[in-house]
Amino acid sequence: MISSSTLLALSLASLATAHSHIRYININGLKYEGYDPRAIGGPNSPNRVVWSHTAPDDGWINFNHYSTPHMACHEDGASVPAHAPVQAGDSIAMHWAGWPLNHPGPVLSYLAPCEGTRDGCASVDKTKLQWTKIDDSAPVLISPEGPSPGRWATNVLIENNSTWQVRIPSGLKPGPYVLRHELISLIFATQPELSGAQHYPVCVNLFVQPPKRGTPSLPFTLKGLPATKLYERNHPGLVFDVSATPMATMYVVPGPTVTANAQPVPHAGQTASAFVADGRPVKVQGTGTVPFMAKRTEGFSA
Ligand SMILES: *[C@@H]1O[C@H](CO)[C@@H](O)[C@H](O)[C@H]1NC(C)=O
Ligand SMILES: CC(=O)N[C@H]1CO[C@H](CO)[C@@H](O)[C@@H]1O
Repeated sequence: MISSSTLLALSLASLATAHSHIRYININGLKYEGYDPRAIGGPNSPNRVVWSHTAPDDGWINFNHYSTPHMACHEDGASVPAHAPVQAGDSIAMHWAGWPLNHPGPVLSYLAPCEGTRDGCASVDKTKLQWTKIDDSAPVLISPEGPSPGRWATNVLIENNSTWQVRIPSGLKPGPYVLRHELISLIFATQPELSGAQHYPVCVNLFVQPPKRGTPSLPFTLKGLPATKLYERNHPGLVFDVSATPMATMYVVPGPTVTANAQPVPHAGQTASAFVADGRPVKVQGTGTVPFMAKRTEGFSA
């Protein structure tokens, strides 16, 4: 006989595995710490470049949040002082703490410049950020056959050690930016009483430097939208029935289209990349940067 406390523990355990967060990001082999809302492995690093949020159990936000400030960087998303230095044209491996096969959907990435501050994205007003889509993981529904149901962009992520490579466009103007990376799970997309489409956005502070010498830089224009204008509740890509058989092979990605010359990494170029060392985050001062040194007394938030 299973006691009710065992059942509760089991259901909490399954909840925990059904959701995720960014464990770390990896830029050319250098690791920058992520943010775990439950701080399971201990306090979150004061050096982290990933914004905090308050979604319990690594959870989602849904259509109830589409017109709220939570859409920018998850529930109560709050910035951090550190930024990861990256060169335009580099790709950033976003390393999730696992992803369940039965949570299929798109992997989306957006960039917003941090303007009008002296500390880059540290004190930026998230409601003023204007997001440009740089990757929509197309083709999102790869094949109607597959394990999850169907084969989706999230299957590619899972097969690559729960990693998605996001390219910073080679023509992006140097400066501070927030990267908004988002998984959408369609598991209950047609059941609004359960959750509807589940959104898992996460924000990362970047300081973009000019591309490496010799990297061709393609003209790139930011075409931003506020986070509250990204999604509409009845978009076909947000009410898609993943359990319909046979599954329609058409999947229309929600949100704005990917901007010209964004250079997303195609599925065939996705890889799991191991890190070799800890990266050194920077702090933005005016138009330049200085090394970020976390004080032991600051930033230790769960
Ligand atoms: C895969 O992920 C684990 C856990 O996050 C990590 O320790 C390992 O280095 C990763 N391997 C590769 C090849 O990225
Ligand atoms: C290193 C690794 O796991 N690579 C895989 C990434 O995903 C693609 C697409 O599913 C696979 O072909 C790779 O083997």
